[in-house]
Amino acid sequence: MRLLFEQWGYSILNTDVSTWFQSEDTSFIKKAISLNRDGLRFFRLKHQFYFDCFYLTETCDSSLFNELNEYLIKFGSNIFTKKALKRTYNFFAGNTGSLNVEESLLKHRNDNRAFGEKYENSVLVVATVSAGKSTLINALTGSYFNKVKNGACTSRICKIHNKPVTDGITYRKDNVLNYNANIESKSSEETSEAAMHFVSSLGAYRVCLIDTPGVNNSRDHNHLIITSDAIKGQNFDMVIFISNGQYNGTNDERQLLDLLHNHNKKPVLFVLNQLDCFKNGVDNIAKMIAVYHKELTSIGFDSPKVFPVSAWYAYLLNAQKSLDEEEQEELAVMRHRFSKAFFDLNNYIESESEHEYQKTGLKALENEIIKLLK
Ligand SMILES: Nc1nc2c(ncn2[C@@H]2O[C@H](COP(=O)(O)OP(=O)(O)OP(=O)(O)O)[C@@H](O)[C@H]2O)c(=O)[nH]1
Ligand SMILES: [Mg+2]
Repeated sequence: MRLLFEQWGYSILNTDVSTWFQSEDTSFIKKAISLNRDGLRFFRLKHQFYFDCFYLTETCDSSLFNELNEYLIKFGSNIFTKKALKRTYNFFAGNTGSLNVEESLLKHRNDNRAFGEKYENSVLVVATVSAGKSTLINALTGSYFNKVKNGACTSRICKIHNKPVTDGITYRKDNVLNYNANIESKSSEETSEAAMHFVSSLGAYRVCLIDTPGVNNSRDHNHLIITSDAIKGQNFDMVIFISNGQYNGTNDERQLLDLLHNHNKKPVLFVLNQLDCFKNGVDNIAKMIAVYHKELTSIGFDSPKVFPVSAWYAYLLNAQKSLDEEEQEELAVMRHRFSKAFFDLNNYIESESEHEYQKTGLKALENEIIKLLK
């Protein structure tokens, strides 16, 4: 309940409320009650107060409604009239009547419930080591949750769920759910499952991105087992297969493609990543896409869709608000590089870009993911 309260507080106030209430400290309650003496009609807020209590309880476990009701009767007997409580109880427990609260509160609940009732599409992201799986996932979530900077590599499966609104991060640690208002303070190394609002065009959809360890880690053979088990398990709705454009076509990659072709029945989107490292006048992106397409067809993939992208540039653009100084400089360099027609990655598969984000190639990939959603 505390976790829910903190999340709810953040989504309404955009403030970390975790420090507001210390369990033994009742001075906040006294302060709130004394507001009445200052002419502030705190008790006018009884409807909102009851709404919060029932809404948070409902999110946790609606079988607790009766207990909550009895508790609130006792708690409010000297302060509130019983009418407002009864009305709120009937609304939540019996689905009858209406409430005397702001439209925004009802909308918060309706949006949350509608989102929760949607089917969650899972997207498995696989590749050989260092192709850019974690960076691509950061680009699609708009957060630096998968720390890729320090050379640390992903060593286990990590599921990242989209939430309907920006309200920090919820993550699992030792099977206990935790919450933190600041997403960037947490890292995928601490957890195998987390939820945050995606700052990209996937933000409106109920999607889960599944990060996997690179399969050809020479130091840890276990990574191949983890990722191939995930592929064989088929507990997802589509696959993003990433190839590092600079080194594409290695034996390790070929093995992974064969594994995917033999054991997967779900749609696959093929990404050629790190194309920002290519050299204008030396490398030929169009030719590379054509060669890769041919190779995929020869393995047996039927009409494979290949997306040329720069996950790193896409991340820098999506996470602009939270970049450190070094990343901001990097963004300026990227912007300059992508001002040349050669780097308009969208132009290799669709048409000339209208916005800078389209140039990263991620927009086309996001559109295709959205098209495949159930
Ligand atoms: N220039 C450039 N670098 C990238 C891009 N995507 C990823 N990288 C870099 O490539 C390195 C590996 O990226 P990760 O995202 O950690 O790759 P990964 O596939 O998750 O790696 P493992 O988890 O170790 O298998 C990092 O240094 C990234 O910054 C890109 O689009 N452009
Ligand atoms: Mg990784």
